[in-house]
Amino acid sequence: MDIVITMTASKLLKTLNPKQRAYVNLKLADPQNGEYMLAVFHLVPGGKLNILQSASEVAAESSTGTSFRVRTETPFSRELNALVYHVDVKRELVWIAYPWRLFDRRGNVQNILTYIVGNILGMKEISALKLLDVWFPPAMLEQYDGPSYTLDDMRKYLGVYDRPILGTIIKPKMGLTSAEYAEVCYDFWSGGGDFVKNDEPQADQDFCPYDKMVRHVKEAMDKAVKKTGRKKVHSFNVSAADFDTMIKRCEMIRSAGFEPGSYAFLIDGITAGWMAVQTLRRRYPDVFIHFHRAGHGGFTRPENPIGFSVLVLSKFARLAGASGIHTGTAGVGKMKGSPDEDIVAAHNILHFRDTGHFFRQEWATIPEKDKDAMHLVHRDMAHHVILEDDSWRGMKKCCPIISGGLNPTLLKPFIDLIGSVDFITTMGAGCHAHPGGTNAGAKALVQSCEAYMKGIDIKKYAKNHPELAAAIRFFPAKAKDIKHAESS
Ligand code: CAP
Ligand code: MG
Ligand code: MG
Repeated sequence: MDIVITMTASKLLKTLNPKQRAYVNLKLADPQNGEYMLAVFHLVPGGKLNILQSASEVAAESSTGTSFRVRTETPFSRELNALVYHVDVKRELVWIAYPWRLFDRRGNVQNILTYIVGNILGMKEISALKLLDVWFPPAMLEQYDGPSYTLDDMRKYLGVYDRPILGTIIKPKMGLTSAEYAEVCYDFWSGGGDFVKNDEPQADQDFCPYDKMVRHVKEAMDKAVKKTGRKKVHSFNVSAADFDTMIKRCEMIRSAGFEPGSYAFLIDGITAGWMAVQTLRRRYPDVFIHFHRAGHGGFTRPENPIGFSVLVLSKFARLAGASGIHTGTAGVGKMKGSPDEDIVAAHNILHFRDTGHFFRQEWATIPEKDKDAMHLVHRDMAHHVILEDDSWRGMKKCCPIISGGLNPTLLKPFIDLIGSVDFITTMGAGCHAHPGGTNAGAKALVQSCEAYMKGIDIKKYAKNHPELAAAIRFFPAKAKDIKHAESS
């Protein structure tokens, strides 16, 4: 980090009042010394403030301060001040270092977010404030759970390696009875699909009581396993009005006779909250915790000047211990998103070290110079047994879940973009809108994946795979329009 204070910065420094000055240190020698969690914001000041004045107000309100310097400060409380340590006036960016002793001990994500994307998003002193990237020091990472049951555990259970997990969301989004719902699950599984998820509003609606839904899904799963000879997974939405009801739903699933590994818990992490995510992770380390991020667009959409990025959301999901989180389709599907946002986020939650928008984050303490260890880690990326060795203090991977407007023809374009098959994909419309119905939709998805694995173009593969052929005829071939979809 450039610690030479430029002319502009020194001019800006002179404009600060004494309170603001206490939250700025443009000479902070080594922000990555382990004491600080680092954050980069895009910031446009509000009112007549300049960017440094505004940034210092942000640093104050997001750590120890308020609008005026208070008489109750102590020398120790001042040590906890967040510090603006770098400003890029041209790009309207500010870097802030947060002493991480500020945060609740023993790993509490909601507590961090209450500081760094809390009050400050509503302050008069800003007209734009977007948290773009964060960096966690290794000692801080150790306080956080990280994922327990991972994609690799699900792979082991399903016996599926070297390809994405193929899934669906039952559609219509709402309105099927529990028996109808389970029938669609069966159709998908028996067509060769691996994974079915409840949609994000699934709860205990009167027309589809939760207990009946669970019972019917169990029957459908047993039938499909028997028919196909393959294991299957269902992700149940356990989001609820209160803690007790959420746990009741979890326990209902656990006592319904499912094999461990065959069920996941889906939580609407934005609307139900981080406490719910961390509760599930801590209570059920043997279950895949599926973070559905409905509502995130209010914070993450690029045209929204206030909020945080997909990368920030995804990094915190990994910290909180989600086994997987939706990271978007990078413009391939129906939701807004770009490779720049979505693929960067997906890579950062998958790997032991990766570069975000500003920071290179290490999620393990494997020495880079240890070539043998690094080789092992890379080879082991998919299966991940390596992390059973705790000495590398690694935080396990959180898997990208790719969903939204996808269909079997879009699998390869997305794999090409992300450069990996280490994800779960769920296609709702992309299976249930297939002209041959859900079962044919599942077959088309499986066939498109087979084509990818064999390196055969889907059009060629479709010649003797009628379900795939029908999918290609039916779903608009958006594969070539990735860029167009993003800019439209
Ligand atoms: C997809 C989906 C997903 C969103 C999530 C839906 O259905 O079930 O919830 O895509 O978005 O309801 O729209 P389709 P994201 O496959 O039928 O589009 O992953 O971007 O958070
Ligand atoms: Mg307050
Ligand atoms: Mg959905």
